Amino acid sequence: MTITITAFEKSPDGGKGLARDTRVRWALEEVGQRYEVRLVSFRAMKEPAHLALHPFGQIPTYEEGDLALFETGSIVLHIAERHAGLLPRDANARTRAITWMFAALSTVEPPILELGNAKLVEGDKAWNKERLPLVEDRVRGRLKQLSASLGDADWLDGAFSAGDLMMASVLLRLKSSGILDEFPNLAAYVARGEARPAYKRAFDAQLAVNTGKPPTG
Ligand SMILES: N[C@@H](CCC(=O)N[C@@H](CS)C(=O)NCC(=O)O)C(=O)O
Repeated sequence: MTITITAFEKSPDGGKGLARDTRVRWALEEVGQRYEVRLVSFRAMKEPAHLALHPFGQIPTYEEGDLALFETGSIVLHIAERHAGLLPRDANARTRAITWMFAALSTVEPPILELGNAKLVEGDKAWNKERLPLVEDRVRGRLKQLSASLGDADWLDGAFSAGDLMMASVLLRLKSSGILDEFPNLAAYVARGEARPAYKRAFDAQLAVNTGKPPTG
């Protein structure tokens, strides 16, 4: 059955892989599933046809037969449950990997998004100079805890899983801030994710959309 996802026609990051279709592409590449991409403009995302797929008018969406999904957590979990490669077979290990997906999305991602807003959306506000260090420290607080939990392991719980895919995707947003480098084990963790052939294929595919050049790999 054909899988179709949506992605930005022109991503605000110019193809740095930070738009969330990249994590869905990555999951599909990890499990070896082909997919098609429907590109949408910012205007089209707020029109009825797209809102019927995504109530919040965002990307990515995922369509497969009569199944339509939104929210990357749900999409990646669906992919991981249907295809081997992203979740352990052992029931407890599987649940722990899913727990890391939730942790990435509901505990680690919010302060990182807040930092993005503080810099990009609120950068010109008079109070921003006072607020920004507080927001940065909230990110540091989470990273400190995550760093302690990862320790010197390669992945969060044994073998690479959908939990790592989601966590690395979330942390990637911090690369340009310099904060990630304050935690060398987390910087190395993200680099391990980026070095995976499936990630590279996903990254190249989204970059090609934004540069208009076909992927090289
Ligand atoms: N929680 C959602 C967030 C989706 C989201 O924020 N998508 C962004 C692109 S990465 C978007 O569509 N932004 C445009 C907008 O909100 O209008 C998910 O994980 O799928």
